[in-house]
Amino acid sequence: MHYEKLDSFPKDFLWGASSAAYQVEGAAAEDGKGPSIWDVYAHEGNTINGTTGDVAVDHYHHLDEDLDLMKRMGLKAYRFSVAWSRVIPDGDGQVNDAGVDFYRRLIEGLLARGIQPVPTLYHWDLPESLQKRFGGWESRATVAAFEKYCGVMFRAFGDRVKYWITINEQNVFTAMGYRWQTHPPKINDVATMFRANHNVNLANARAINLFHSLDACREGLIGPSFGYGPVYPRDCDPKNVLASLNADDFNNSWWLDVYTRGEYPYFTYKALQRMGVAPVVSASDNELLRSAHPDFLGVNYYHGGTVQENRLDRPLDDAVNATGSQSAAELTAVAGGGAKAFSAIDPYLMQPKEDQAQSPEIPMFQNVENPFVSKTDWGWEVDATGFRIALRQLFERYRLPLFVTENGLGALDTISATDGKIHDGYRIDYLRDHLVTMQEAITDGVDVVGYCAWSFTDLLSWLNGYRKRYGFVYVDQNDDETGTLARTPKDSFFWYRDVIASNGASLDQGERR
Ligand code: BGP
Repeated sequence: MHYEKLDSFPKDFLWGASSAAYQVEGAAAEDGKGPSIWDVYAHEGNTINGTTGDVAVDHYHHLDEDLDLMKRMGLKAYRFSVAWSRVIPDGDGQVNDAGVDFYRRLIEGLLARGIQPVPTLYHWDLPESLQKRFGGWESRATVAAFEKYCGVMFRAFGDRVKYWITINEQNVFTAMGYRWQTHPPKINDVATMFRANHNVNLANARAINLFHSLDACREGLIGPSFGYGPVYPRDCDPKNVLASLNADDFNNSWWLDVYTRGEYPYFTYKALQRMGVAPVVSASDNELLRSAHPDFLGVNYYHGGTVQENRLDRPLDDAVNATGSQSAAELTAVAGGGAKAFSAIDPYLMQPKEDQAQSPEIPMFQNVENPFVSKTDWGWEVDATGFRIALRQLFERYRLPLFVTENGLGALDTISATDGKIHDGYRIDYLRDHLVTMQEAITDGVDVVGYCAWSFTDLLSWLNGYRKRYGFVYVDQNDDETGTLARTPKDSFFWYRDVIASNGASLDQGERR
């Protein structure tokens, strides 16, 4: 559809920005906080230049300053995550009142400034104690612990917080943690990955059911945030089209069908059974998964992917679409992990390892370059039309309201020597293009309730340190962790402020590229 004029954004549209606890808070061992698996993983030298979340951008101690900046920008929503080990230091024991109090100050500070708090309950920083004692998500003890922790948060804030996110990008942290060894617990075992993933599904379902059973949360809404990317076939060769169905099932429906219908996609589950790696789903698991209904879907969109049929005669390196440009590979080199440019939505679970290359069943597709899209400095595809496609596909399939909880551009921002400002016009272009395609999707009929750009301030990138910046607000922090932590709004800050103030009407000005 092409429109002469796009529909306006809904009246109460939630214009927002995002962050995650590990990436911004710092104060990693303060006020009773216990260590998370990311604290331990970073200290074991697994991140670029040894960066850790010990200080991050020190949001913990800059709370009021950051809240005032949000107000100045006119944000309607702020998505942040709660560090589980700040609230329950060992994951399942005593509640740490000082930890709960930090989130109280954050939530009340937001509400006092007219900003809706949008907490994410799990953004990857599992309490280390649960990993040590139970093997983390490999165990159902962690499922029970998650439900308990969610209950603490729901009871404390359910009356004040409307939108809750259960789990962030389950597809990413399970693949990176149990397949690609680039996140804790740094395991490479596909069967374990699917088992751990199944437990996360159960945890998500139990949290949603608990939420819906509590009086305090009567007015609230809850759902997971998924890292979604549409899958394109390389061309109209039916074999490649079939490969794109496989990839879409493996990379998207594998999670989304469970969230929304309570069951794994049929063909993919059968394929995994044949390989002997399918998770065991008991009758009571089935019942639980079917009983939980999210109220909306959180969508994190960066890019999709393009695939062709799995051709075993093709050299593997040639088939893997992960590295991007040379400079990107250098920038993203992971300590001890080679120079693969891991991307959020590119975990592609079933890319073959060398030992499996000859298996006729793994993978059921191969990733290839898409010649029609450009790339960021880190080799991530830039595909604004894919955003409209993503929103359309998700709404068509699942008919749930969508809340965009991440979308943004990672770039090497610099402070201008002439005026001391940060002229990030490239970020403005990126965001404008994506907001316009989102508005097109809304005009198509998709129910989008809000959009939180990634990210509000600059922050610590899990694998890329501080050079890869996403924020509207520049933070003087670097990989040596010696920055002053001073905050400076970038050009994009003022641009987004005007978008919010006009409820998107200002997007009409300025050409879409
Ligand atoms: C998403 C994560 C965010 C953030 C973002 C950008 O997958 O949910 O936490 O990190 O990707 O990723 P990166 O920092 O690797 O560029």
